[in-house]
Amino acid sequence: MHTCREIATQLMAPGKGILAADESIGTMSTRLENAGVEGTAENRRVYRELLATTPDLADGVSGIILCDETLNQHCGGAPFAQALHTLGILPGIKVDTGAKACPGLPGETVTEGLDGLAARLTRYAELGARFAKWRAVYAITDSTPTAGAIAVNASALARYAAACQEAGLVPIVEPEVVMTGNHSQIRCAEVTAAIHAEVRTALELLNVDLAGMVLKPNMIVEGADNPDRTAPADVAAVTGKVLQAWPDDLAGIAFLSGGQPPDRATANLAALQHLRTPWPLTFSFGRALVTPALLAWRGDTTRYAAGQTALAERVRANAAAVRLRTELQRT
Ligand code: 5MM
Repeated sequence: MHTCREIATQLMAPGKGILAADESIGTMSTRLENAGVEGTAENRRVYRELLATTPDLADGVSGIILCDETLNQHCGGAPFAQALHTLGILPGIKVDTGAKACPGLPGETVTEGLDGLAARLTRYAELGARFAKWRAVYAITDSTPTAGAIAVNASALARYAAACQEAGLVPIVEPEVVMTGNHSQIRCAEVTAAIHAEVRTALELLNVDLAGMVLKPNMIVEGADNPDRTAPADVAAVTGKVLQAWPDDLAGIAFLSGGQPPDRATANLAALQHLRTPWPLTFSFGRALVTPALLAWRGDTTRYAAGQTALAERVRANAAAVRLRTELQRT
């Protein structure tokens, strides 16, 4: 049995990142349908199989996050988790059940999924999962996120993380400040810092071992409706300031892409590698990795290889960005 620390180290292997392919059934079906593909269980399976079996994917991807449906499906004739192990990729599982309207906090959400979590984690581990993911969602407006939303989501993230480690699964802790809105980069920094402080306190109270955990934060960028595009060097500098409060023993940080165009997410990831940090910084991108693949494939069997080539291209670019750190450390 591998320890959480060992698995976390494998996830954060130099030059590699994580592929987030854990869209829930509703999200995945909508994305398929927008690409002209019927949103059936079999089409969702085929699409995830296309991603996972991309030639040489393990050269740049240490783990793939799946959702419950995919973990119970087959890839190349084998159960998905087994297939990923054979490919040299760690299988992960999204275990939250989504961000739901939070009673008492109009317009804000709390991520649910704690009920029965321990039993589900045991089952996921038996199916071959090695790590898990839970995403809390915060939107920036003039009045949000409130202290209440920050508190309840931090508590849930910590309870999830502690339960994962008891089940032998590495928790990916994802507090996502979404890009929706026209806020400034500085406001994103203030909000993200406040959220992270609360998450750290909650994790500490439940004795979560940071060396067996991966943080999945947003990069510190301006809101999507703000026309001022922050340059990569400034994204890196401010993101680094927000993250510096995390203790040195954290296993690593794997950024989400948050709806940034793929090239921008990669440029920011590359700029981040110039920071001197005690923990490795890599990617755990969803859309910034898979959107080009979905659009190249569009469910057309004759375009299957084109879809895989598009994914391979994004993985190569992001793995190259991450490898910059090793190269810079040598100089
Ligand atoms: C892949 O999308 C994940 C969950 O989707 P649902 O909302 O359908 O549950 C999501 O948690 C994802 O892992 C992260 O947001 C990172 O993805 P992006 O696209 O932001 O890099």
